[in-house]
Amino acid sequence: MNEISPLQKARAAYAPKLPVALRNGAAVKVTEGAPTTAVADVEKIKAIFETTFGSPVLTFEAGEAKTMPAITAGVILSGGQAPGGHNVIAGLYDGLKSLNSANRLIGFLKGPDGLIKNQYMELTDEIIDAYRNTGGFDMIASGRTKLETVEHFQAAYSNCKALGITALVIIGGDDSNTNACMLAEYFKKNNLGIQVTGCPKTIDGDLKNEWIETSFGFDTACRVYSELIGNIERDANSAKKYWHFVKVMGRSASHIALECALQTHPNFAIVSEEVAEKKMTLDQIVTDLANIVASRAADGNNFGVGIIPEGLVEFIPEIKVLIAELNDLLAANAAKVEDMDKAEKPAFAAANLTAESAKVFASLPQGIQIQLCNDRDPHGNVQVSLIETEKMLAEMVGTKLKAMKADGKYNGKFAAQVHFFGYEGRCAAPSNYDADYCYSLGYNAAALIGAGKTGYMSSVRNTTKPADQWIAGGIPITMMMNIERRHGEDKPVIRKALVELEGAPFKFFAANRADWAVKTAYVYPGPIQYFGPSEVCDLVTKTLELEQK
Ligand code: FBP
Repeated sequence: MNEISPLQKARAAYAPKLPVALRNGAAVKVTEGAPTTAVADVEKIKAIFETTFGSPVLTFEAGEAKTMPAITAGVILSGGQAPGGHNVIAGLYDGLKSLNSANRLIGFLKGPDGLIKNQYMELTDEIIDAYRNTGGFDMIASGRTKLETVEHFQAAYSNCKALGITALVIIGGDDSNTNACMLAEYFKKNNLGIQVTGCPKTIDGDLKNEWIETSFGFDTACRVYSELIGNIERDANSAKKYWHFVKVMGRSASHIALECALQTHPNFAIVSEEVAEKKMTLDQIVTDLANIVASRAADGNNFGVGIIPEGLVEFIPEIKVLIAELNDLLAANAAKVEDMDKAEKPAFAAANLTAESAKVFASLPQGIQIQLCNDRDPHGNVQVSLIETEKMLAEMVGTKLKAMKADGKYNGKFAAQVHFFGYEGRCAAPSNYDADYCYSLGYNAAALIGAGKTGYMSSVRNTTKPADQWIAGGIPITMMMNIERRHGEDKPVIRKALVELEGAPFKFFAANRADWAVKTAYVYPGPIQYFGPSEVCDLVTKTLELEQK
């Protein structure tokens, strides 16, 4: 066993909070609501999910502790790491043991791949205890393989059958939970006797809706980034000579950027959804930022901090078109492009794009041109985490300021530092919020299994209130679905939650950003606190606080 840190040692003893419904064990009393429907494309979703569609929302109350026949369950971590994953597994384990101490839990290794390839390990008291309240997914590791073909489902079935598994828990984001639902439907329709339950995970915060108030990991990751941003703000305010451009993760939605802005009050923060809504050009974005730099310079403040969401480039309409053209161009000339040197690709692209996109492409710094021509991910998407948007904007703002200086519209100094915070937060030790929420989600998944349910997502709500008031239950995954066009095909998917411009978190930001731009109104959140007064240890995100008000 590796040496563990003093914090890890002390934190192992933390007893996560549970909703009242689960405090007597996972054998709960179930109340069923009315039959449900889907968020859109109801008839199509109904036709695809013949046997699981329409299930009722479930609410749990504490039940009588009772022993059920022993079972073996399996668990998978799917997709990007998010703080608290180990607590979901610990909660699931404890919940299963509360149903029958002979229940067993098998962890499939490296995500869905483990299930398909039959790579697994049995989780024991010793293993679970070593990972309680720790960050990371290293107990069983994660992977991004998608469970979506009938061959995958068949392999999943035969491997589960061989291990005696009758219940599977898939811990993942919107895509993984969509696939959990497909698997649930396959097992139920074919009468294969395996229940499937999903748990909402992703630091990106974009798996949420009326019934799932947040995805786990968002709280901790945002606290880690906000601590770092606060430290940078204090440095900027001390040295008074740099502008810091900080990019934060979030593959698509800007929830992380917005939450960090609400926690730290930077001089600017870009929200991709607003950029798309207002159809802003790259030049407009750059001009807005340069104007903020200039107005601070006019007050003698040649420093500042700004937050940029990782997914921004795909929300700027002209760049979205450019990327789509590049995707087609690179795919159609794959062999030719593969033989080219990295630096040769932009010239090839520029010569073959439409005039409009060629103009946009030419306006980008050379480094970004090269990055946009780089390899796509297995689904043909640009790997946004590899595009240095923060560098691009810093460079372009610098160029704009030079022009403004020449016109007499700016008279300051501009020196930029760039940062990217993503991996720093994904495996952090979970905050109390995530430690509690995750443990509850896992324990609640055991309750869903005990209640004989399939195709449900574990749901714990009302989490801005004390745990006594948390509501535990299950939400049919089909209820969150609609049909979307993916890779040229219509597919059922859980609707992704982007930042709502009419939502309270964005409105609060929009009402304050002009002030934060010119004033130095920084807030320094400091590191996550695990021990001490409740008002510093048991915080909830500003997003959740504002949404629930
Ligand atoms: P999930 O949606 O799977 O939770 O992952 C989110 C994320 O952390 C994004 O913020 C980021 O763009 C992506 O994963 C990076 O993942 P990878 O390192 O696999 O490219």
